[in-house]
Amino acid sequence: MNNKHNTFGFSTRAIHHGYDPKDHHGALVPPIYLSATFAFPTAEYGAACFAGAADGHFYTRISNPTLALLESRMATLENGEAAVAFSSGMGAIAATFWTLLRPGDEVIVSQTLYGCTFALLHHGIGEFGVKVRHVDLTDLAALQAALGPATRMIYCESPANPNLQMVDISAVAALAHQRPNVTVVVDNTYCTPYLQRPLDLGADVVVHSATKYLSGHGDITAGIAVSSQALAQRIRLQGLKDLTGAVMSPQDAALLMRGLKTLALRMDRHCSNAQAVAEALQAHPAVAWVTYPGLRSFPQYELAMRQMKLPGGMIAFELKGGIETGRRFMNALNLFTRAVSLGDAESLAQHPASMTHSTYTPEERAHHGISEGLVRLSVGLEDVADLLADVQQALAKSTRTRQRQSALTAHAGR
Ligand code: 3LM
Repeated sequence: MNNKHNTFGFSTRAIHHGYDPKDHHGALVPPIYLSATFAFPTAEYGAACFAGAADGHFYTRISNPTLALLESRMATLENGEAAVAFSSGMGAIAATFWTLLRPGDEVIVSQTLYGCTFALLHHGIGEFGVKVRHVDLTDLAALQAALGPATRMIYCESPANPNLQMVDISAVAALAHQRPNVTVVVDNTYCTPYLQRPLDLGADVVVHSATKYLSGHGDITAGIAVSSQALAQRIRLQGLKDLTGAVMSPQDAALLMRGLKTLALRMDRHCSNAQAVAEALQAHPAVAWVTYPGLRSFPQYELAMRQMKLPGGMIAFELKGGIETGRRFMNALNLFTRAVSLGDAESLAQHPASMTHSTYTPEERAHHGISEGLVRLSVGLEDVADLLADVQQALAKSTRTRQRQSALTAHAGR
């Protein structure tokens, strides 16, 4: 792989890393190798590939030139040695868990996680003999107390989906690495390497739903794991090849590389738009609370400023009147689309308790800090004035209805 762009800045590497048109008939855009299988020049070479003694491509579930280019770009952007591409974020997370955990091991996980990761832990690996322990990772003494001889992994999202709770990754990694054989895995989906680089902070593996900001256009599902060469090789040969088979398609790798070219530009805009929307929500009398790392009222504002380049594009908030008013707000939106997922050009609104986090029971949601009335916004790339106007009119509509309903209830009660 041609790595002459290693010393360049983030966007230059996102656009050029690992590719020289000279090697590809002058093609400016990297070709897509669709081939599922690759010819062996000799039977001996084929045997060497399978024995791990030759490192050529031989079957796309294991490696492919288009995937390899994407992987090298993601590795450089996260400041890791190597990356493995998957067909979804859940593919990357499942392959990482199945590779690194065995029955009898313990995994310490942060309090709040994306719904399907929570389900994978509790209804997947948790049922195959791995002990899953949720620990408030903002409490380092609690982490210290929870670390034991069986602990093999610490897993977290920072900021967490959907309540944006953050983890001090450097502090957690420093504690974890006082013990042998503890791998720190961070889901960096909400931030992307443009806003936060967990490996630089001491984590061992970064996983992503590349369906989100990394691809940025809502037209693929994809996942990535980035780590040292040695860990990536294990995740590839066990988690990807044998345990999940969740390989990314070469066409999707090409779309993802197209998305990466504009990642920095898009993230800047997501963040500035989200800041404006969060401030507007905070100023509105109908809003009970709003959580956004760029607000001074954010409980971990100092950590957010230290750990993230910018506060991100995701907002969590609740209206006075709870989810009833929240649903009216969502139904009144005209420009925001009611949809799950995040990180797209289009602004999206969804209700985690009944959608992305419905894998938790109501009791589990209460325990893990996901309020039933929480509405999640993924702020897109539209003109900020249009987004603000949409939010204001939806707030006005939903609260007018609430006031009318309260008046009617009061009247009926007379
Ligand atoms: C969502 N999230 O709307 P895929 N890690 C994080 C995520 O947010 C997600 C994944 C991993 C959402 C998807 S809900 C049905 C839609 C922090 C996905 C999993 O397998 O690529 O979807 O990534 O919050």
